Amino acid sequence: TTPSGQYQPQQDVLGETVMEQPGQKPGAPTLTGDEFQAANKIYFERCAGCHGVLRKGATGKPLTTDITTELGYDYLQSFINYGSPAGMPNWGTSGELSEDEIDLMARYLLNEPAQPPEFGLAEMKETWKVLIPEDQRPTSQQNDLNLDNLFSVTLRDTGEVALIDGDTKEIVTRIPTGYAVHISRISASGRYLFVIGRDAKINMIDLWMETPATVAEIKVGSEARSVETSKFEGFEDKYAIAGSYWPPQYVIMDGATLEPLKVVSTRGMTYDTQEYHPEPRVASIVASHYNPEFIVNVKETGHILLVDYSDLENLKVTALEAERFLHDGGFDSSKRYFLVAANARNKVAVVDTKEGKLVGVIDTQGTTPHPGRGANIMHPTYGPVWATSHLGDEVITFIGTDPEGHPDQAWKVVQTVEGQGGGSLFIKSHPNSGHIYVDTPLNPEAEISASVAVFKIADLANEEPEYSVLPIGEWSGITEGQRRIVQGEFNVAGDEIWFSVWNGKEEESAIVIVDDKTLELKEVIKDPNLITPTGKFNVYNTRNDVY
Ligand code: DHE
Repeated sequence: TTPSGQYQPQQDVLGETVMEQPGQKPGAPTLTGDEFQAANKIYFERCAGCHGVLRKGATGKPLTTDITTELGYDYLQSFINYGSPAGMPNWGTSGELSEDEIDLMARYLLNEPAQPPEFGLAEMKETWKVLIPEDQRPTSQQNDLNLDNLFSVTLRDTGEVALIDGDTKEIVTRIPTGYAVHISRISASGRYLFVIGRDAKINMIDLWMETPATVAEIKVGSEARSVETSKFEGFEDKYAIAGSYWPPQYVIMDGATLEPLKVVSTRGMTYDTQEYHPEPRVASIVASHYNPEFIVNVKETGHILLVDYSDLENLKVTALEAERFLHDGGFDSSKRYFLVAANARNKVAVVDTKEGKLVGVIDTQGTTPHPGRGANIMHPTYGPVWATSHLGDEVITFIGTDPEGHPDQAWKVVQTVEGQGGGSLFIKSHPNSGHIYVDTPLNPEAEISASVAVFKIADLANEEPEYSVLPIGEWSGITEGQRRIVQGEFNVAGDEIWFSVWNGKEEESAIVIVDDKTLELKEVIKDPNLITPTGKFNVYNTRNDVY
């Protein structure tokens, strides 16, 4: 099955290829069954993440048929081909979609979206497999890996993760997963690694096995981005949670087997206008260190849910009114406060996870904040601050996070500086580092997308600090392709930072490691099996929310 196997075109009774879609508009172009399936697959893989399965829009504009009909075929065709400076990729001119595929997508968008099926407990259980039961797993670590310095690396287009030894830089193993794994998270004990594909397949990997491998798996929907495990004292390794884009819901699972226990829908009212939304997708999820709670960010309704997992039968959920289009975020350095970007609103919302309250919603003074998990640094003037870069412009924003030591600056923008340009996805620092790194993989300039800006933290005392540019693409020795540099991730010691050189599937990719002290090239990891590496997750830093 394809990742979009959930989206079955409605064949007519004779099984003919020509298909009548539900709600097809008179005059809308007809698609054959095969075309509809092909278009669904492209839509799922390339478009749904921003525009939504029901095409109601979020990071991308809404594409419901009232709007697409108004725009018309020619407009859609050229927009898909050329993209826009506001963030729509140039699918045609970049060579990622062919002329025929663009024609197909323009016609597809003039038809009603197909609603994929629901996915309740029964459907999840059908996909659930415990490959190695708990009593057959090792009782102690069977390999001599330094697990704290292991990296789980997404190999986006092959549907795998590579486990890379952070000490030797060797690929320990590659594990088949769902399609385009989005994130990796580690259980509180550090033993289990959870990864989730965008097709909502979760693999639970036991790092204690001689060669780490999947011990349980499950599919929790047809599209998802987030997975996390319980971290509060007394609940270590007890539960896992996954949030899905489709169906819009989250599921709490057993932390040792992935058995689905509780499925909760996020459909409901927007926080502000209080109108019904049929597709409020679950974006980032983190586990509280202060309470037995998961912090679940619901994109379209703008609610941050504090889901208390201490009693699943009498589930208590606190819904904080934050801001719409919640996306990604991370903790401050004390791990008490969680900061999440409401990206299409240019805001960051802050939750006090100890008291269970929203403490502020801050205008980032940039366009489309995209922090990843953000970066925590000790600012020379303002003390502990958290930073985000932006997808829509070159602004890097620093927000005060120390209400006790620096009450005047807490939850305010204390400084903005300019980086290389827009198209940034991730910003990174480490408590042992004197630097802050800003990637720009989606910048339209090839040179900017192939390099990274780095600021000295001490220089932030100046109003307009200078930055150095690390030519990571060049350092990789790769000359072909677009060489997008994405997502810096530190090793456990915090003395080197790894960047992915994310190239096309048919082209060479690499991981480039930079010495944090000297800002010089330390090592390049290349391997024929290192295809389209994107996210990298150091076990220790991910487990302990160090960033
Ligand atoms: Fe991501 C984090 C959603 C595109 C790589 N991404 C996240 C999170 C969400 C999300 C909700 C936070 C998860 C959490 O913390 O629980 N990402 C989306 C999208 O909806 C979007 C915009 C479009 C889509 O279709 O998926 C999108 N993301 C991308 C990419 O194109 C990237 C670069 C490569 C890919 O996977 O296709 C990408 N996203 C990542 C990475 C993280 C992430 C590496 C984790 C960063 C970290 O440091 O924790």
